Amino acid sequence: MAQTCPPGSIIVSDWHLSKESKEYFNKILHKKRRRKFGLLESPAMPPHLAVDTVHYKVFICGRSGVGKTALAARLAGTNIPNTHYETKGIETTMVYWPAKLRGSGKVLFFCLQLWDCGENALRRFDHFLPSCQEQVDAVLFLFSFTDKTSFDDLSNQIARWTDSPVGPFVKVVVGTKFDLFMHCDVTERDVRNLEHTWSLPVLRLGGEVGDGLADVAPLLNRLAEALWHQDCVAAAASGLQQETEAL
Ligand SMILES: Nc1nc2c(ncn2[C@@H]2O[C@H](COP(=O)(O)OP(=O)(O)OP(=O)(O)O)[C@@H](O)[C@H]2O)c(=O)[nH]1
Ligand SMILES: [Mg+2]
Repeated sequence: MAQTCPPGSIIVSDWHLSKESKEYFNKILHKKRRRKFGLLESPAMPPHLAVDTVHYKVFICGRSGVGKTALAARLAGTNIPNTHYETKGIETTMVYWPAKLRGSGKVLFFCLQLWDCGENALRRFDHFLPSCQEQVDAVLFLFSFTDKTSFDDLSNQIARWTDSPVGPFVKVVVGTKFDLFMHCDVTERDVRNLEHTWSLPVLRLGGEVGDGLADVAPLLNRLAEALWHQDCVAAAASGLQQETEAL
């Protein structure tokens, strides 16, 4: 329910292309590449352009080899590993993304802490999943266009998360390796059926990392929008509850 806002209705989806956005995006770039942010670092804006930052925890979910680590690298604008090295534990990556709210015209920095846990490590160590689930704001469910089993497993993964005792969270499905269309194992009809069954958008990614903005903007804007919408719904619900209690 919280994620059913139409794309572009809350956040200006092509704002990163505008001249006005340059000052903000320059803070996440260095020599035309994305800047890497450590846990305690953040983009520094001049005082006249002070921007609020909103923080979210995002878990990347999917079978081994589907491209979770590659997706985290892509979203942060760093190099994608060419070969598959199984992630042995939990790795976190900070991604900052400025976005403009359509209604108020206000600019916010979305700080997304991406949690990437190797699928085999997740099975092996029972305590990993609870820490990944704790206070999670969004889950990216990944499948690979070249691996039908990863697609077939998605419904189980989504159901498992939906049934687990986690608060409301944004769900986005991401199809990786879309560039390897010659080896594509998942049809457009499969994708449409999934979107229809779960009422969830499926985003497609793949190929080389470009200038770091154009290829990730659709996913980051969509995610930021759904997270912001989820917060607004929660704030409205708690306001309503307080009003009811005061009566
Ligand atoms: N061509 C192409 N290769 C990709 C893409 N995404 C991931 N890969 C490759 O797929 C392989 C596996 O990706 P990883 O990101 O390491 O997989 P993972 O999901 O993190 O796997 P585990 O850590 O074992 O759970 C790597 O060799 C990546 O280079 C993509 O979009 N296109
Ligand atoms: Mg990995």
